[in-house]
Amino acid sequence: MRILKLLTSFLLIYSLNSVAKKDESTSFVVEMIANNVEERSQIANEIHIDSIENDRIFSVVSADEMQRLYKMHSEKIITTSVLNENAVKDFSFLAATMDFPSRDEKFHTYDEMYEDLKALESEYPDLASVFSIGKSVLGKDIWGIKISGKRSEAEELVPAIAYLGTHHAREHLSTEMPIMLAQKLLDEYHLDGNIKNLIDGNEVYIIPMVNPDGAMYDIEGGRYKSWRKNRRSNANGSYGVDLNRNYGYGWGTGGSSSNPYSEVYMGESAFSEPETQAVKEFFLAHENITIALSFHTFSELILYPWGGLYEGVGGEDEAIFKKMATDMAQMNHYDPMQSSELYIASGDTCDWLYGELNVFCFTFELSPSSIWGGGFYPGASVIDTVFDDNWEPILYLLDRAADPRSALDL
Ligand code: 0X9
Ligand code: ZN
Repeated sequence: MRILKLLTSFLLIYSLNSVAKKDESTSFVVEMIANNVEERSQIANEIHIDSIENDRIFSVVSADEMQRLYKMHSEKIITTSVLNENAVKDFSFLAATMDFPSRDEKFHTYDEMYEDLKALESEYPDLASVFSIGKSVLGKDIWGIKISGKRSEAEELVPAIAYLGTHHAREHLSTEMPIMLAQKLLDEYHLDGNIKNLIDGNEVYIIPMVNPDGAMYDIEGGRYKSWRKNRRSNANGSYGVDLNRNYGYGWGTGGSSSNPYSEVYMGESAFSEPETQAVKEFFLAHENITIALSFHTFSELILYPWGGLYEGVGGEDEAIFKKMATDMAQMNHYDPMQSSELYIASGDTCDWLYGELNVFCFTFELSPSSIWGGGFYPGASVIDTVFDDNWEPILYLLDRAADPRSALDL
């Protein structure tokens, strides 16, 4: 097996080099299921197999080959990614690492996120505590950090807000925002009277990585795979459920798929996934949460319910959603809109949170604004700016947790 690996690594390097030398046009890395030699041979009728790992094969293919593969064997394709110039030069992905490519090492892995949250808890024991809302489908704890000023047990329920990151595996910037938010709220507590008041008056729940299995799978081997879903092993041999199609409000009523191979697979039933189940249980156990913000990437949008219906939520609540979204848009210069204006998608986080629990829930699609800015992989250099752009809207929401209706006052 080892020899095979060495051999296939050599073949992969060799073939990547030859692609780099001879081919100016776009190439792709494709990962496919091939359970045995017969299945590999079938694929080998179409393309050259560069590497074999258990029940998977990897190949560098041209655009034409890719098109043919999709026609002949689409059900076997697990992931595809564009092989850009950098990827050709950087062979670090051959190592079995569980880390970001070195140019992006500022992004947090699952372990680094947990270490940082624990470090904040140790540094600010009176203000911060780390908790788990439950486990992912592969058994990883879904960590969160609670930030709140000290109050006596007897004191009434205080208002609360929740910030969620990384429902979608490849949207790594959406893990960074919640981590930086926790850090900054705690650092500023003793420096900024306004932050102190907000933390003393509210409970802040921050859950940076709702989909830890997917996020870590996306970087496994030191290369990005453009993975979106969780890592559920589906009955038909495919992987993953789209967690943002798995929530239970209007589940399966449009803009999601019952095909397990689909990127927007809704799952076997509403809340079939332990990740969405954990989020659900968490919110049910924290009735004081009035506002939520779910970070996604990308497009620079501020989205609010409904996502599964073209009509608005109606009444005063609709006016509140619109006012909050337009207020925040003036701060981060994102486009505010109802989710379904983007496209109908049922089973998303915010439709459930608002529809079931009346939580004023927003989805931020963070930077960049388009694929040309790097899409899901804009690079570590944007992290600080994106956070700075969103700090004001983050505080705006926190400031309204006590009374979301106050947004209409001004
Ligand atoms: O499609 C999604 O889940 C979100 N976009 S993403 O590119 N991050 O995948 C948008 C969800 C917004 N909700 C609806 N349109 N229903
Ligand atoms: Zn997303």
